[in-house]
Amino acid sequence: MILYSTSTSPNSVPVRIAVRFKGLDVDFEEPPGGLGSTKFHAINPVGTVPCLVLDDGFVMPESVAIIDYLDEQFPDPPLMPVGARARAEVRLLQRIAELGIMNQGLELQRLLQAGQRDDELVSSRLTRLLRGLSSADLYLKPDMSFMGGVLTMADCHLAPALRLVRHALQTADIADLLVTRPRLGAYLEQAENHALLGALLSDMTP
Ligand SMILES: N[C@@H](CCC(=O)N[C@@H](CS)C(=O)NCC(=O)O)C(=O)O
Repeated sequence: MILYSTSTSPNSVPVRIAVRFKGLDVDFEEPPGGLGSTKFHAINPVGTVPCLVLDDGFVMPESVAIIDYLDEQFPDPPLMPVGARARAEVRLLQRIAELGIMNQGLELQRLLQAGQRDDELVSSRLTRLLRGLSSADLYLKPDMSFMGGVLTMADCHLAPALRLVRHALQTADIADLLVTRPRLGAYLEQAENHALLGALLSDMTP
């Protein structure tokens, strides 16, 4: 299998974590010609990374779909706990990390880099990001994450999402939003010191 991804792309890191955690034989490749190139679009018409190409040639974009596939196809070690309630809680935290933190953080970063500082777009993105962080703070259960010794799908998205908030947004002049959320700050610090997560997170720094 080939995983088209870039080490600095926050959306790619969750899949890289899943692949390394499971010890899978997957080649990590940069999109040929770059992300927006016609060469890459010929391979992946959706045009985004991450994108997994299966051995039979099937092209699979979207990080959540890819991680779900890998976890079902290669169940050992698992990224999901046993039991409907525990699985729902992990999925919930994963979606909060993806939609409420990662996506909002990336949009905010784009706006700030484009020089839009004070307008309504920035403040509405920031409000949504703060809501995402508060939700993660509410639903994070250390015993359902690598902190309790079981790395889950939630970790795959939450660790890079928080890394984006702490490092990428700070360089874009947003104050450290994790300072007032010590549980999330402690989670990120432990993730950065975790052998597998730390190595992949450190690549994200542009
Ligand atoms: N929901 C997608 C988002 C993927 C995404 O937007 N990736 C960015 C890089 S972080 C990208 O490929 N951007 C290029 C584009 O949108 O054309 C996922 O989780 O895989």
